[in-house]
Amino acid sequence: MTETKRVLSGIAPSGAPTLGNYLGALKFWVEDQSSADCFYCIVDLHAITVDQSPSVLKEQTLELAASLLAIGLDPKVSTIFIQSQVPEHTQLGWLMESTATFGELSRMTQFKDKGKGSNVTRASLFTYPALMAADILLYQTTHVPVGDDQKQHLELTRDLALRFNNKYGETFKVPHPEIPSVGARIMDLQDPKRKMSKSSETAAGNIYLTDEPDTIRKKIQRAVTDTENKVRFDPESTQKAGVSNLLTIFGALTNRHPVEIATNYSSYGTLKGDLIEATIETLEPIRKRIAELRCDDAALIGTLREGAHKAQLVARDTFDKAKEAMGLIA
Ligand code: ATP
Ligand code: LTN
Repeated sequence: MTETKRVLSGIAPSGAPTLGNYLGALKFWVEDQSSADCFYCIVDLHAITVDQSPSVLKEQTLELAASLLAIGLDPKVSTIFIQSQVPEHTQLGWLMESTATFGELSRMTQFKDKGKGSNVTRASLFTYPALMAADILLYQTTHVPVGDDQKQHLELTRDLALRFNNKYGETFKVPHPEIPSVGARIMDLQDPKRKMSKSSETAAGNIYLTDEPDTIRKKIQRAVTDTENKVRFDPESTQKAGVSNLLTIFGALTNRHPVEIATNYSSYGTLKGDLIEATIETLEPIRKRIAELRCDDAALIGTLREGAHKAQLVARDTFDKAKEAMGLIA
């Protein structure tokens, strides 16, 4: 028997969404809408694991909400909501922290990278994978569309779900990651050893969904390549990291394999020119739609509240089940 596909994924309002977010995850969120029951969450509680100015956080949350609608997520089809408006996330988060071990959380590479051993690192940056597990497990999720950097967190989520089910009785579905074969890890245009990331300070290495065509043109023209001037897809080689990243972006935008694209080009100039056109073609309608949606923030907030109500109906059910299973009196 095939089980109903239930999708949940999340994105943090930690900056303006990038082409990396779009090609690694958001594009698949839109695709999944037609075949699954989808829950998409703006994970504001994850954003505050590092310092955020309150007014900037609010602005980024609204901009992200507009971006999610602008790429084609339909609130009549999918449940789109803000994590902090559904308190069961933090409540189940605590039960998950009481299921995960210190050793497991210490092994999470994202914590090691972002925390860098600093003693002002927030405790929530350490425990956040337990909250992420709660985000997913609350909805009896079967599939989680994410970029490659979330693989380890998904493995932890699966381990925690299995451990909980074995110890306390069948409570959670065990979810599967959905990681794209092309575009799962888009790199920074200026430093192709680093992943493109919306919280990065160097805007020149990121393409944002709201970049104007001229900005996109400049950023791609200035993207780091190498002096060999041979269009070859070899992401493992340090020398070819820049051009391989451009081929990956092109492949993910046009649903082709980067190796196949490489065979059509003999110079970086023509490759960059065509990539600029393909990027603008995808992003320009999105940019315009974001600007339109931002003319009515009250409507956006209303849509998200409705989403939170719908989400809570499902989340409450799972949370009560988990509480009961652990021996907490409901
Ligand atoms: P931050 O800089 O705050 O860590 P981020 O840009 O890494 O943000 P997230 O909100 O953490 O983005 O992730 C949202 C989704 O986008 C996740 O599924 C993540 O795997 C995916 N993603 C993020 N960056 C990339 C990238 N460079 N390439 C492909 N997918 C990405
Ligand atoms: N941890 C993810 C964002 C995130 C998420 C989730 C993704 C939070 N909760 C649930 C998928 C499912 C990140 O930092 N990229």
